[in-house]
Amino acid sequence: MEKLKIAIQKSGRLSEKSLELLNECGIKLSNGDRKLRTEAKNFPMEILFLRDDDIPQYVEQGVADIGILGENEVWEKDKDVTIIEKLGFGSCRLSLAIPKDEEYTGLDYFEGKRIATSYPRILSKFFGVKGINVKIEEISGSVEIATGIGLADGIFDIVSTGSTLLMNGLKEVEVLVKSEAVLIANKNLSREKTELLEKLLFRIKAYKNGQG
Ligand code: PRT
Ligand code: ZN
Repeated sequence: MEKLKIAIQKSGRLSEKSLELLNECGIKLSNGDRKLRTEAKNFPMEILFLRDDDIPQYVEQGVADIGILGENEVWEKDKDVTIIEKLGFGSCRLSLAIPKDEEYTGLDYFEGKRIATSYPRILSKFFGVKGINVKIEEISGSVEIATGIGLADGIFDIVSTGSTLLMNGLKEVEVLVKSEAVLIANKNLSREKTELLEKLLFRIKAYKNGQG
């Protein structure tokens, strides 16, 4: 019998909730401690623990059949996968922020400015459509310190409570998109795997409805 291979984040903000979701769907894992892969005891499923950045590519290639990750990563990686379902956790927004003492005059403010981000593709698409020229500085972490250390004039990053921005002397001036955790799937699943996915999806929806 075929097994549905699901990729979830190994360690990070979505890890616990992803495991919790599987648990709420009645899927028990073979052992509690986190290896790189494990199997479900009572469902034909194999769980792969990966970095979220790698999940879109693995799902596109079929290394994993499905995956759970932030919608923001799906957009940024722009791989050929299907977004199946929003999962109702990991909510955040992708916003532009500038030093708090700067006067913000609207999007034109950013013309000719340097913006630090881990989401260069989403950002360049956005400003491309607006016809505004910006210089994007791609960095992989600690984006919020970029203005303080003179790397950039503004940042584009994930915000949830906003306290990290505040701590770094920044203010949020534009919300570009909202994001949450989603279930994605490979586009060429076998019939057997598609049936397993439907079974899982049925349980996910039941769980979400139960939560209200
Ligand atoms: O190691 P790996 O590559 O797998 O993990 P990662 O470090 O790339 O991602 P991780 O675990 O930080 O986040 C995983 C996903 O969680 C993101 O892709 C988002 O979809 C989602 N998410 C939800 C968030 C946040 N909320 C969030 N607040 N991701 C990051 N943050 C950051 C934010 O940028 C800020 O620096 O958390 C900090 C605190 O946010 P505030 O606004 O509450 O202060
Ligand atoms: Zn990541």
